[in-house]
Amino acid sequence: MRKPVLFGADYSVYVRAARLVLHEKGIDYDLVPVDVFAEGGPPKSHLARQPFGRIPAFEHDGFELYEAAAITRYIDEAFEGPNLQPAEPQSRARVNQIISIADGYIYPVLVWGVYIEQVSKPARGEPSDETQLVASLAKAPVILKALADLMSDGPWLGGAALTLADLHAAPMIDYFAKAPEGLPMLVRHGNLMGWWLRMQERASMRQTEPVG
Ligand SMILES: N[C@@H](CCC(=O)N[C@@H](CS)C(=O)NCC(=O)O)C(=O)O
Repeated sequence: MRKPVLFGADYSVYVRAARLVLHEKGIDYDLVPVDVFAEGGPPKSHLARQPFGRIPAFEHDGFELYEAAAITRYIDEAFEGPNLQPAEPQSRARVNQIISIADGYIYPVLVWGVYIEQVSKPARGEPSDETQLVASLAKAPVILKALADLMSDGPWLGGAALTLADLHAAPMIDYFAKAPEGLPMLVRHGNLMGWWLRMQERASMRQTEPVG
């Protein structure tokens, strides 16, 4: 079997989620860099793999796949290593619910609305959209409370074991926690903050830390 290949960049939260799964399962893989923000748009070779011009894309033994949640579930199911999805239907539904919350709310609000506006744009010398930032900061407590309520006693977001829910949410929370208002909001939820400290201790998180 050939090594699986992930196409993308280390700064991407979705690429990192897929990498976290590969690292947690102990799978050797290649990360092939793709610049989706290149002048003139994503390379044609990438659009052939991912028609929406997003990252990641994935290839394994000639099988091509895009969309991070499909990729992470495939990796979990097709490879040896610890199972990252519970078998029991209700626990599995919770994991899928949290992945959906990550896509639908954490990514647009906590990453784009807070981190990009408050940290990334100023670092690039670009003006922040204050209206967007204020609106996102107002929405953030609802998202964090929902996560805290769902994880309950944890210690992981989906319950007793580390799952895909943790690996999807962690790269996004990593950016949010770097925003001045991010960490103080997380600290208000003891269980979520405990989870975040546990996540940061994992080797997979250190091994996939964005370099650029
Ligand atoms: N639904 C896609 C989302 C992937 C996504 O939005 N990736 C971002 C990087 S984190 C991207 O490629 N952005 C490029 C763009 O928006 O043009 C997935 O799950 O793979």
